[in-house]
Order: sequence, then structure tokens, then C-alpha cells
Amino acid sequence: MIDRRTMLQVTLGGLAAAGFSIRPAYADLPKLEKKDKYKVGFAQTESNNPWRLAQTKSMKDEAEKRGWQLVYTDAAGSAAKQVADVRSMIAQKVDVILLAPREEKPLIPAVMEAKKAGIPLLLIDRNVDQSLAKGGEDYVAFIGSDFVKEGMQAAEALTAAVDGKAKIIELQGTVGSSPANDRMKGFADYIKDHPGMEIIASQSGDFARDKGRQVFETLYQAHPEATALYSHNDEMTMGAIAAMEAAGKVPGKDLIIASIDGTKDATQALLDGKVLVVVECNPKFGPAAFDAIEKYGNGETLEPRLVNVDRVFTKENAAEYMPEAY
Ligand code: GYE
Repeated sequence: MIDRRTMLQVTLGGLAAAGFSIRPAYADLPKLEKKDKYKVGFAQTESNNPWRLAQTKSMKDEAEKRGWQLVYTDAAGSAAKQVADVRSMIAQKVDVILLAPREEKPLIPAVMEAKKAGIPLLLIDRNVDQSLAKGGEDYVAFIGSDFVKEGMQAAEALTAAVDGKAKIIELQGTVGSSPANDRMKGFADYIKDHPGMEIIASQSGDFARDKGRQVFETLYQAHPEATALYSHNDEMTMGAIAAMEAAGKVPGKDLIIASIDGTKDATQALLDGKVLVVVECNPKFGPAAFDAIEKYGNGETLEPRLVNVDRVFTKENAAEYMPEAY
């Protein structure tokens, strides 16, 4: 008699023999027919900062290098438009979709509709809610940074520089986005063990320079006792620096600053002593994303989460990094 377990093993064995992954959900993902050149859809979230522009350029350069067609859309900061953009890529029958989901939950329908339409989809740089859709099951893979680790590294550098004592204003990224959620968590987890490190105000500046300036200005007026800033990206940091200087304060002295990304402006601010630390978040996804597509088309099994290796920049190594900054 064959029991259920043996049946399952037989079935999985059969799948493996037929060249499928032995992870059953992975085998259900849309396949990518092997081609010399693919038609790739890239659904960008917005183009209002140097990080986004560097990411888009990296995708376009890589497509051009390989002679692949790139169908590019810009959601202009709207998750609803981004869902519509992915739908239009499905209608245009692209071979594969690269999606940088603006927020964790609203982009779930886009992920599911691509799967249903038989088009493989990879998440680029931002993630979706893992309780609603999973890598290797609902989409092929996520490629991006470890945002929790970035938050921890920012906290570690800041804590060391202020001897474990600071009153911190936090500028969060876009509400509901994975980098904002995870950078907040990583930083909070680290300072939990350092009772002198206190977040006295925390609010979103939507990853944007001008919003960062406005929000920082308001928070700092309400909390003039602040001694440090933790900002989830360099653009908001640059906005906050402008607000500090307008208030007659000296960034790097009156307020110690930890930031994330690695833009040219923030790297210059490291050299000028205005910013203490910039944890890298590399936007140049083109090569990794296109390599992953090629591998998937060749029938290779991708890891559900491909994590970029990021560096930590301070005054010491900023000059060396500057030529790569964007
Ligand atoms: O840090 C920020 C951008 O999703 C990791 O989004 C990315 C973030 C990046 O707008 O500058």
C-alpha cells in the first residue's frame, strides 16, 4: 500500500526527474522560455531623487548592452499607477517583469496578476508584504539590500560616535514601504540595548528632499533638545541639513547625522564633516537583475532572496568612494 508520504515523494521525484525544482511551489511559477534577447518590463516607483535616476540608468544601460528591449514605466509616486503600469506590461506580453514595489501591500495585486498571466516577475530593491506573497512561490525572487541590517549599521555608528547618549529625530521613508519599515526596525532593535539612545520624534519625509526639510524643521522646532538625526535616506538628510543651517545650527556638531544610500551630495557632506555615516544602499541593479533573468531563462533555480552587499561610508573612505557616487 502506498501511504501519502510515499506518494508525495514519488510525485516530487517525478518532478525532479522532469527537470523541475523539488520545491513544489517554485515549480508552479511561470516559466521563462529561453531566448537570446528578452523583452523586459521595468516598473519604477518615481524619479524624484538621484537614487531612482541611478537605478533607472543602470537598467537602461544593461538592456542596451545586451540588446534587450526595455519597457519602462514611472509610477510618479503612486502605488495605484504602478499597479496599472504592471497591468499594461501584462497586456503588452513582456517576457518578464522587474517591479520596484513602492509600498508593501498595495502592489500585491500586481504580483498576483503577473503570476496568473504566466509572466515571471522579480522584485527589485523594495519588497512586498511577506505574509501576502512570497519569493519562490508568488514571484521568482527579490533582489535588494538588507534594510534591517542598514538600520542597525546606522545605529551602531551613531551610538559609538555619541558614547551611547543621544536625543534622536528620525526621518522615516515612504509610509508602508519595505525600506522604511525595515530601517526603522533595524535601528530600534540596535538601540534597545543602549538606554541613553532615545528617539524623541519620528515621522515620514517620504524619502524626498523637500519633504524631509519641512518635516525636520517642524520636528526640530518642537524638539530643540535633539542632538542627532537618523534619516532613512540621503535626500531627506540633505533637506534636514538645509533646515539645520537655516536655523543657525551646525550639522555634524550640534546634531550628529546618520544616513543611508550613498548619493554624491551626501558623500560630499561626509567629506565636509556634516554627516557622520552613510550606510550604502546600492541602486545599480541592472547587472544583477539581468543576470537573474538569464539564469531563470536557462532553467536554473534562483534563491528567493538575493541580497546585495553594501558598504559603510565615513569621512575616512568617502573620497575613495566619490567617483562611484551618483
Ligand atoms: O533608499 C531611497 C529610494 O527603495 C531602497 O528608495 C530604496 C530607497 C532608497 O527612494 O533613496
